[in-house]
Amino acid sequence: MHQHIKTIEGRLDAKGLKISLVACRFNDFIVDKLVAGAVDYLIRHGMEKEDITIYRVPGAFELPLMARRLAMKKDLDGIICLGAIIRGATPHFDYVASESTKGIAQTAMDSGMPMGFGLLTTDTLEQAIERAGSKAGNKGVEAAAAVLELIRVLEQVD
Ligand code: INI
Repeated sequence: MHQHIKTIEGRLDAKGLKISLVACRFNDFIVDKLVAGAVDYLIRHGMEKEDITIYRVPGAFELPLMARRLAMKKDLDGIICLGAIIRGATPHFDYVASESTKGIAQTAMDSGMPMGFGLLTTDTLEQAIERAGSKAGNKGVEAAAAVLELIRVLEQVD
C-alpha cells in the first residue's frame, strides 16, 4: 500500500560516530547494567571503543545539566542518559523523576542533539532488575538503539 511513498529510515550503523553516555552513580548496580548494554550495542554496531566516553553524575537529578553541557560539544553525534529511580527508595521519587525527564527532553529540544533516554522509573527494585538485562530486556540497549536510529534518520533530512 505504501510502495509509492518515499520513506526515510535510519540505518543501525554506528561506524564513525562519537557518542557520550551520562550515567548515574545512584543505584549503580542497576545503572552499570544499562551502561554495559548500551556500550555493547554500540560496539556491535560498528562504533570504535575510543569514540565512546562515559560521564558519571551523582543521580538522576544531575543528568540534564551534564547532558546540556555535552550537547554544546560540536564533535559529538549523540548522548545517552542512563539512570534508575526506584520509588521505594525515596519519598521525592516523583520530583526527581519528573525534573530529570523534563530536563533531558528540554535539552534535546533546545540543542538539537540526539538524546537517548535510558532512565528507569520503577515502583520496585525487582522491576528495575527486570529492565536492566533480564526478563524485560535492557533499557540501556534500547536507548542506544534509539539514539543511533535517530542520528541516522536526522542526517538524511535535506
Ligand atoms: N537519584 C537517582 O538517580 N535514583 C534514585 O532512585 C534517587 N532517589 O531514590 O532519591 C535519586 N536521588 C538523588 C538525586 O538524583 C540527586 O542526586 C540528589 O538529590 C542530589 O542532588
